[in-house]
Amino acid sequence: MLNTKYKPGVVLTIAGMEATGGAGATADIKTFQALNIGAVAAITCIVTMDPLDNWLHKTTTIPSETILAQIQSAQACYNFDTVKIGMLGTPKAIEITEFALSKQIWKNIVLDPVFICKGQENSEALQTDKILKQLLLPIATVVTPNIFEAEQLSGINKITNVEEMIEAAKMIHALGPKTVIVKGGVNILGSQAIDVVYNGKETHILENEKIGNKRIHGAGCTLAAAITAQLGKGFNTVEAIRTAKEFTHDAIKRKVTSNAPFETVVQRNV
Ligand code: PXL
Repeated sequence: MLNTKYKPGVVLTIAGMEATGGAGATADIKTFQALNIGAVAAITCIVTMDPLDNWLHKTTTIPSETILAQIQSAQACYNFDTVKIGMLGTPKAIEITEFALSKQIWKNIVLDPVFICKGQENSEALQTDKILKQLLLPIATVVTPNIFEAEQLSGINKITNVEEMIEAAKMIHALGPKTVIVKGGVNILGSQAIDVVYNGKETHILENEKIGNKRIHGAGCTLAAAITAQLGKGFNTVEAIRTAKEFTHDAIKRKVTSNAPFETVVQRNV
């Protein structure tokens, strides 16, 4: 049956294409589809893995004019008010994304601060981190760092518990984004997967039973995409984050194995 509960909407994701299909733009599109919202993807880079070399990641960049042309094509086609930003790969890709986004007003900009991908040069990763912090963090309405990313963005050396997650969320919030969600995942000890949400006024602690102790491929992308979908449908930020956490918990529960040495989320249609 047609779902007539929500206004039909279309959201945009600006993300990398990950060749095993579990993360990046593919995870975003699956999530948008599962949550009943239309979607367009602008591809910023292509991440491949080498099964003969321990599944090492390799990133192939897309020329920045091609990234810009994709975003502009999508913007010409639809009147977006909601966008998700995933892996951009290079400082140039970040600059062109910020330029393209600045051409219109956005209600929701969800930033998944994926600045380091295995296989990237260290110096380039550092530069990417710096520019992302400078150009995209201040315009984000929601930013979704994991523990490692929260350490990079906040400058806190080691985040090991909820108090430190809250401190990091506050420090990242001071850099401009409206809402910060620091994801504890398997990086914080204990039986619960804990997320800290801070919006400048309230702090929310969200908890769910951990499913195993290994990172599941595509979980981070799925969470940020699910937040984007719910915001695109008009839910408020805390509601969107709560639903997204449940949706991702379910996708982790339904994880699949493959020939790769990691398990991958499976998004369920709602
Ligand atoms: O899960 C982070 C991520 C995001 N985007 C792309 C990726 C990955 C991890 O592999 O390849 C394109």
